Formats: sequence, C-alpha cells, structure tokens
Amino acid sequence: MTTENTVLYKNIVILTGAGISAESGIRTFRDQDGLWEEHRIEDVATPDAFRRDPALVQRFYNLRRAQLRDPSVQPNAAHMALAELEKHWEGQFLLVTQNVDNLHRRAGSKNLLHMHGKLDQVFCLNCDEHFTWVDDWDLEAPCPSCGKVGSVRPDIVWFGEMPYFSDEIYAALEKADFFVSIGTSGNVYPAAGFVQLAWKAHKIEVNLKDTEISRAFSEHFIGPASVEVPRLVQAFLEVNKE
Ligand code: BV8
Repeated sequence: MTTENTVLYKNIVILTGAGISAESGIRTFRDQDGLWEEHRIEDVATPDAFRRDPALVQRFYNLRRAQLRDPSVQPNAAHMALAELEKHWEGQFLLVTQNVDNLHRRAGSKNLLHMHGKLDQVFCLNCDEHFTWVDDWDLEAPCPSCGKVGSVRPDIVWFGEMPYFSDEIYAALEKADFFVSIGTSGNVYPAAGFVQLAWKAHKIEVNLKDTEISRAFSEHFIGPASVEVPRLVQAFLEVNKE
C-alpha cells in the first residue's frame, strides 16, 4: 500500500487464520503437518469423529481449551493492532476469524465474527442450549439445561458443517474496498474463497510465505504477523486519516 494510493477506503474486511495466533503460542493446523495424536485434524474435527469416538474429540478440544487458560497465551501485537485499527476507523469494519481461540476478543476487537465457532463455547445436541465453557468438558456430565448425558459438544464448525455468519460475511465482502487476509494458508473453504468475493477491494495478504491463494492479492506483507500487521495498520491509518 504505497502513499500514492491515498484513496479513502470506506469498508474494510479482515480475515484471520491460525497464523495470527501462532506467536501467542497456539499451534497452527499445518505446523505439525496437520497431525494430532497421529490423527489428521480433518479427521478429528468432524461430526462423524464425534459420533465414532466422542472421547477422542472432547480430548482434542479440552487440550486446546486448556491453552486459553494458560497465562503465557496472550494476544500478540497483531491482535492488538487490529483492535487499534477498528478503534480509529470511521468507516465500516469487519473482522472475520477462522480461529476458535479468544485472542481477538481479549485484544479488544468488537466487530468480530467467529465463522468456525469458539473453543470457550459448547452446546447441547438435545436442547440446543449454547453456553460458555472454559474448563475441560467431561463426557459423563449432564447438560446443565436439559440434564441429558453425552449430548454436549464443542460449539465448533467441523469439516462438512456450515460456517456461521455466512450472510453477514458475504454482504460485507460485496461492499468491501479493502480486504486483508492474515495468517491463513488458504486451504479451507469457504474462507479461502473470500478474496474472490471481495471483487472491488484492494487486496493484501500477510503471511510468512506464499499460500494457495497468494496470486489473488495485489500486495503481500511477508513476515511474522506480530511485525507486519502493526506496520500495515500504521501505514494504513497514515494514508487514510479522515
Ligand atoms: C463446508 C474449526 C459445506 C475446527 C475449522 C470434503 C468433504 C466435506 C467438506 C469438504 C470436502 N472437501 C472440501 C470441503 C470443504 C471443507 C474444506 O475446505 N476442506 C479442506 C481441508 C479442503 N470445508 C468445510 O467443510 C467447511 N464447511 O464446506 O460446508 C456445507 C454447505 C451447506 C450445508 C452444510 C455444509 C467448514 C470448514 C471449517 C472447518 N473447521 N476450524 C477446529 O478449529 O478444531 S477449519 C480450521 O482450518 C481452522 O479454523 C483453521 O483456521 C482453518 C484454516 O487453516 P488456517 O487458519 O489457514 O491455518 P493453517 O495452519 O492451514 O495455516 C496457517 C497459516 O499461517 C500458514 O499459511 C502459515 O504460513 C501462516 N503463519 C504461521 N505462522 C505465522 C503465519 N503467518 C504470519 N505470521 C506468523 N507468525
């Protein structure tokens, strides 16, 4: 984003993936080539896996939820910079995250959509009650609302399930004149297709390296999110001061 494009952007959509939380100590999906306890993550994060082996799936999410209780896991400079951008932004601002951690919220982001759900939320398949849950979930525990045992699952969008907030996201992409993708490998759809839907936007990708969708972007900030996102936000606010 060079200084000559001193256009005043109006509608920003930002998409984040696991890479923005990597420097906070939360492993990405493809760090350990997508494996967990010798299982492909795509095979654990599915409704079938939960039906087949609920204990394995609950263990997978209990382990990751425990990370959110770890005081060493904190929002990093990239999360903070996005919250700062939103605070100083007069136009429309939407942050869509594929991540299920709570770091954007803890950094202060407000207009934030968790399209793949939240680690600190569970819901009951029997009565559909959704509730915040920050501890381990014990499979033998009854649903706090209807009392049924074994019917509570993580409030996570698994592979083969419909992501949340599709209507709001597509409407924002249609209007966007500025689209930034941060720390996502562009492997998972529909999120990986958002860059194509932001048809009139100036498109920037922030990543350590090229991704499956890099050629769809007109600018690339190559480097760690904790360095590149604050740099991008500062340059953006300078050029787009109202
Ligand atoms: C849907 C919650 C349809 C889970 C996630 C066959 C059968 C069924 C479906 C499909 C199929 N084939 C394709 C599909 C579609 C499927 C899909 O895309 N599969 C992929 C594997 C090909 N998608 C779906 O199933 C979606 N639903 O299609 O529904 C439908 C329609 C109507 C009605 C019903 C259904 C749902 C997908 C959601 C799955 N759930 N998350 C959980 O978290 O446990 S996806 C999961 O992957 C995470 O959300 C994660 O965020 C996301 C994407 O990964 P990334 O975020 O990109 O992370 P990754 O590790 O890959 O990359 C990290 C990047 O960061 C790298 O580029 C790296 O370079 C960079 N990085 C690392 N460190 C840094 C950094 N960058 C900057 N700084 C750093 N420091």
